[in-house]
Amino acid sequence: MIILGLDQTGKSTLLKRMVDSVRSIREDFQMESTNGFNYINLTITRNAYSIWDLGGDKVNKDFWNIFYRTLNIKLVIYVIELTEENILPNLQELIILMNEESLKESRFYVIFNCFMKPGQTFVKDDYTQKAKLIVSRIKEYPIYRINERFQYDIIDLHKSTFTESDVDSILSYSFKDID
Ligand SMILES: Nc1nc2c(ncn2[C@@H]2O[C@H](COP(=O)(O)OP(=O)(O)OP(=O)(O)O)[C@@H](O)[C@H]2O)c(=O)[nH]1
Ligand SMILES: [Mg+2]
Repeated sequence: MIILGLDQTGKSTLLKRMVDSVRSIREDFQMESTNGFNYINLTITRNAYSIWDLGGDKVNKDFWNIFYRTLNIKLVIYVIELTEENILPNLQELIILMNEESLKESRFYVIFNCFMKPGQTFVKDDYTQKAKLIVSRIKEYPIYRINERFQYDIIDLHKSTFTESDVDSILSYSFKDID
């Protein structure tokens, strides 16, 4: 599986949280922008997952297609940062991926990371509203029956602690039956 989304949205933070969940630790940390990729193998409830976390800035983004066209991607975990003023470019990237031929068999799991910059206050309803709006936009694209492959969560990656079962429920989405 592959973690994508524009730069500074929290992809590597998410990866770190996932790894920590298996080790049952929770530590504060500062992430550096990813140049290239991070790769880990994670075994959760006897399922082994290979996870790629790619850098999301302009330069790194040009290399995403090499990864998803070469690897057999079962799940795209897509991170959108909701407090970002303009989330449109990140939404547009997601739509491009959903229309990508080599990802047409992949499932998408969208995570809305929501972290406050100084001076911002967390108003859950506002961000839920924003997330719902994005979801409705994505569902306008019926090409690959996106609604059946689509699920989303709103979390603050720094505040939340992931348990193994949280991570399992995200990762196992790649093979779970969907009604
Ligand atoms: N407070 C807070 N800070 C966060 C959260 N998620 C990410 N950050 C911070 O935001 C910055 C970017 O996070 P990363 O996880 O490196 O983002 P990324 O998407 O991997 O970025 P690129 O590798 O550049 O594409 C880091 O300084 C993180 O510490 C969060 O949930 N809360
Ligand atoms: Mg990163």
